[in-house]
Amino acid sequence: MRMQKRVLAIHDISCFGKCSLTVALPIISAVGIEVSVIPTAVLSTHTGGFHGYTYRDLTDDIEPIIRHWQTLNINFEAIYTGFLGSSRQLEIVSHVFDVFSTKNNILLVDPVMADNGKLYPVFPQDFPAGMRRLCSKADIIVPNLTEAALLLGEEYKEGPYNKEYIESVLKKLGGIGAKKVVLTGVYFDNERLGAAGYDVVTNEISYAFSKKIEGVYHGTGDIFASALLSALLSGQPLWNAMQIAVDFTSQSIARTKHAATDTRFGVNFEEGLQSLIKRVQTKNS
Ligand code: PXL
Repeated sequence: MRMQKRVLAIHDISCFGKCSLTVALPIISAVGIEVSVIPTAVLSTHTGGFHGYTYRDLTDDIEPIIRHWQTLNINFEAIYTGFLGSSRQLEIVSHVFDVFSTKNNILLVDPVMADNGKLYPVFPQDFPAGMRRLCSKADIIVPNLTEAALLLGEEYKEGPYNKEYIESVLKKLGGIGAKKVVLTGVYFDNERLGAAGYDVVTNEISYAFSKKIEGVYHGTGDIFASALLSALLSGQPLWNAMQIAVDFTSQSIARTKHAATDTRFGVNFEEGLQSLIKRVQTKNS
């Protein structure tokens, strides 16, 4: 009997603007994996470029949810965290890891907190230090280059980058404690953009690129991490999973660019789900 896999996704719900739980749920479910959720907050929209959004913090609900689940004898093949709203929430999620981590499950932390050289204004200056502590418990971390600089307490550098810089960042991130590091927003020229991966255990580094499309599109980090986890849990090796996630994200951006919708409204990933399903199921895709 083949058991269906189950993921616990811990992110906010941004009611409009396609990111966090509203992309993690459909993407991971599409590949046949069950998704349980802990919503960390409910917002009318995400915080990227919108003004006047509502924000209901749900931190106080997390521990009662966990206590109830502990009576149900449930387990997860992966725990996947994204946008976490406060330092207290980071501590509570760290406790969720203690309760539900096993020898075999994957703890994936996407340290959502910054982009384009800047910490998101909703976060206090000490937030990156707390996020670094959560990353130290993870199996896989998926920062972009701004988040990487904040995790390392270093200055953000603008691209294009070179291999020497990217590989030194990967190695330093590996020192935080995760077994695998996937760095996003990597580019060496203006033609191609993608991700760099580092397997700390085998010391291997690999790259996955796709065509670089100009513009800042919201929610693409969440789409990338959700597709990466979907591919990994479907049995793809890290390097294949990275290429699948890079292609899925870049095709979603390309569709959206073509449609010329407001970039804050999120990208059209939905029309790529069928092809994602096929690729995660194909050996050596
Ligand atoms: O996509 C990351 C994200 C998730 N959730 C909220 C956000 C952001 C990025 O700005 O504001 C609420």
